[in-house]
Amino acid sequence: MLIFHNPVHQGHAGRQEMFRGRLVPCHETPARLDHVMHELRRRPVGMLREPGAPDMALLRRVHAPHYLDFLASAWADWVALDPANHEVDILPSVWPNHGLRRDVAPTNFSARVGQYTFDAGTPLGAGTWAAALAGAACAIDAARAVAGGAAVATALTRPPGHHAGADFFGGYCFLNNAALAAQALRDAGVERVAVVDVDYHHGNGTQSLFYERDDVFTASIHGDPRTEYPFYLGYADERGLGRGEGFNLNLPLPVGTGFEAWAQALQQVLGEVRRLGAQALVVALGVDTFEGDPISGFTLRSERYLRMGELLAAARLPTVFTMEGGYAVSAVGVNVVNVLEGFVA
Ligand code: SP5
Ligand code: ZN
Repeated sequence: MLIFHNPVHQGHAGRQEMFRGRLVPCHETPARLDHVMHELRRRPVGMLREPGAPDMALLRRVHAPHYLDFLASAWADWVALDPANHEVDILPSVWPNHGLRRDVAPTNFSARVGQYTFDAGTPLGAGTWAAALAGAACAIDAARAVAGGAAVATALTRPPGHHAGADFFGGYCFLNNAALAAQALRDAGVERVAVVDVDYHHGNGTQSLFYERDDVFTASIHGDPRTEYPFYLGYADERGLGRGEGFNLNLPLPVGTGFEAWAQALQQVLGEVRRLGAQALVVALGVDTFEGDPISGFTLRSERYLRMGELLAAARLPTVFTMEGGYAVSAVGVNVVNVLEGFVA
């Protein structure tokens, strides 16, 4: 398989995220991807490639152009406020929520940040835009490889993408790599695409991007949002809207869920993918379902990720993987490569 890896991901290195009134070290670190690269050198399951230039026209159809413009200039705007800001990440402190206006355009920098995010856990730094953009290019290139006849390709990147929507970042995500891959497959002539999100957290950004469409089916298996992030989306009654009705599937599972019940949910999702006649698959691959994950509550063991890859391959569809979460840093490499190895085996 072709594996497009992000050569500038290390430039995105959030220092801190807000947790219970304190700034704590960010869980989404460069070491996560370094561990995958290291494991791939030990177990070469594919050929590593660097991405080409990002297709900005495609990016501007999936994300709002004003949001992309904000991301592109956010760091320069931030440092222009105060040169000392070089040492500090951008985090929001105010949001247009609960009775406040969303149709106004304040020029204050903090006010603008709050318009574009939904949490205070997603630091934006000097290298964030470049890293997110190269990651998007990985996803688009992987999708085009698959559209061109490859059976499977992977976008090995960070920051992750599945929490990012048309005009917002959050959940460590800025550009929705899985959605970009899905749209690239559509543009290449694949009539119906399925995005299957196996990250521990609900893929709220991906769901929202395709919620009213019937050409991209979105499904997510995740920790029950009544107790798990992102809390405000990801419930079983969200089935899509308008033309999109019936084209979104959420399978929330309780904290403590192990592989057996998890795999049953995956079989249900893949049954639906088959029933709807999807011709290509995008897997939003988070490995934060791992038993040792520090912020998640499922109990999958490392060897189970091999089986996960086999189950996904049994769908027999051209497949793009995008790398999402997984925070048990030293296990991320083994777990991700297990999925890829299980898939190609
Ligand atoms: C892509 C992805 O997996 N995003 C997940 C974002 C989760 N953000 C909220 C995490 C809150 C947990 N903080 C716990 C800190 C304890 N030291
Ligand atoms: Zn996650």
